[in-house]
Amino acid sequence: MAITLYRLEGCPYCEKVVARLDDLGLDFESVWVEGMHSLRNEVRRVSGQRGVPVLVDDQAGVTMAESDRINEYLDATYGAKRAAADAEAA
Ligand SMILES: N[C@@H](CCC(=O)N[C@@H](CS)C(=O)NCC(=O)O)C(=O)O
Repeated sequence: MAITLYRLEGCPYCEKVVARLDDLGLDFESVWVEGMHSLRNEVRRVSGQRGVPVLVDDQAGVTMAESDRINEYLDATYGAKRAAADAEAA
């Protein structure tokens, strides 16, 4: 899977990113993390910190945290492709 999202149940920042991934029609794999910050070692391993959401885009070699930053990245990277696909379908 090219895109992986580390996320926490009930996390509004994570849901914001999920909504953008859905809007852009992007498939992604969810990795559900523990609520307890101290148990998020995998998140720390991939991103250097324990907060979520964290997005990993394997094909682009990109790993990032911060929901606003992630959504800006998704728009910049995949927004045009989505708009072109929508225009072709119309
Ligand atoms: N500014 C961050 C806030 C993210 C945030 O607060 N995430 C919570 C879960 S809802 C968390 O992981 N907190 C622990 C931490 O940030 O280290 C964003 O927009 O992504």
